[in-house]
Amino acid sequence: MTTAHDEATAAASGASATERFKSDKLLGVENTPPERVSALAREVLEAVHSTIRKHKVTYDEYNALKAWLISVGEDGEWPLFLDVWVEHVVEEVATEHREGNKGTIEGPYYVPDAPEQGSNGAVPMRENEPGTPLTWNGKVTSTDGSALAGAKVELWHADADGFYSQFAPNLPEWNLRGSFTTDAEGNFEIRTVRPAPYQIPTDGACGKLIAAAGWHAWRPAHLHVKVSAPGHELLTAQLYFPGDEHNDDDIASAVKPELMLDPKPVSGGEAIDYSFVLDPA
Ligand code: MBD
Ligand code: FE
Repeated sequence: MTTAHDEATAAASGASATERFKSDKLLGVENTPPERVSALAREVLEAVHSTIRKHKVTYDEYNALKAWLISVGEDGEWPLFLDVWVEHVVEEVATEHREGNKGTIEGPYYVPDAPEQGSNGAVPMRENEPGTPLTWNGKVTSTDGSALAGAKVELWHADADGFYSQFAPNLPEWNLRGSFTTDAEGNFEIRTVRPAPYQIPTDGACGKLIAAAGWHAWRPAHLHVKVSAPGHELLTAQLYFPGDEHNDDDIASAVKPELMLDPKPVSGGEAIDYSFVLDPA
């Protein structure tokens, strides 16, 4: 019998993530002044130059870097590389003014337009979807405390084997991806299953770096969300489970104490309560 695990490859999930990340993203910076482009490019290059001087980087190492950078692209792993090792600082800078909910990185596996489930429902899942059933109750409010009716809560996460639909083979298209809308009081109830910790692909360029550096490839188990409402800033976040051995050494540096869940055992699974506070735009 083949499982998703047997056939999941870095190149396949990387190609999907790269395909998703369309080049229309360049439109957002069309008007960046050349002075800013120059400063950013020059200072990144200066950081590289000083690292080379400090460590007396050799030609063998320089050539290995060149070959490795080429393979990141061939494996489609630029989204993975950037989201694991760079995005957390971009997120920190982008959201430091917020008074509402803490967020964290989006990562490479978001897909827009997941099936609508109303204010109370289950994410699409397989019959007998593996994993502990989770019932999640929450509310979306503005920073002034007012309830946000009609707010959108998009949820996506890995399954109990650590695989994301649309990025690993043999999973239904929208498995464990759903879009919810808060009721008149701003409340929602979502039913899903507990995801497994996630190991980033070890057979591609990012995995090679991790092995060569003696790092590990793990992220703690997490639920991804995007929460949005008219007149408010989009919140992108992830929620984590207490006790996960990688909460303290997430390869993607994306865990924050404010994003920790407090699951309570209930008959047939676990219940979680987590609400969101959005900043006015
Ligand atoms: C993930 O599931 C993820 O959330 C991040 C940030 C990087 C790689 C895989
Ligand atoms: Fe993830």
